[in-house]
Amino acid sequence: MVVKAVCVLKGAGETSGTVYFEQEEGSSPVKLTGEIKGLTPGEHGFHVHAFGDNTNGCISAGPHFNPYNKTHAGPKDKERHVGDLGNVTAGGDNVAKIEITDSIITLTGPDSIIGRTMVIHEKADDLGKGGNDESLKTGNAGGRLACGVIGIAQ
Ligand SMILES: [Cu+2]
Ligand SMILES: [Zn+2]
Repeated sequence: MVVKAVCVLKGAGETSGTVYFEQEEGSSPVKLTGEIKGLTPGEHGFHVHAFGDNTNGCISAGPHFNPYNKTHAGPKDKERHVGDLGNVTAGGDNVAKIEITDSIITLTGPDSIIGRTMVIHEKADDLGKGGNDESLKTGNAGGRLACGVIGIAQ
């Protein structure tokens, strides 16, 4: 069986997007596809944040999803927040195509990301290598351009 989820990202500005998630039931990786538009060309931090709460906009989603109390890092690092998916890159057309495969996030079990929030940021995520305290928390990715709660897809 394949577990599917979807996230529609919206914000105060012109950034918006849709991300689809798929995972073969069991312990296999999650595949993310989709696109985010209305971005400045270049890298933008892209994370799962802890709460599925958008009461006061994207800020209500809280910090990066981090159930094991790790420091912030990149998606390929062993020690990372569960929610650390690194960066997506927008081209000259202001669109970032999402093609990510990740083995740390999951759509099932107690650490499922369903019901939490995806956030796309203003700036690049330095993946914990920025040499300051904030780098080890947020990757200095700046403001939250758009976000959406991850839901169960049909
Ligand atoms: Cu984030
Ligand atoms: Zn993080």
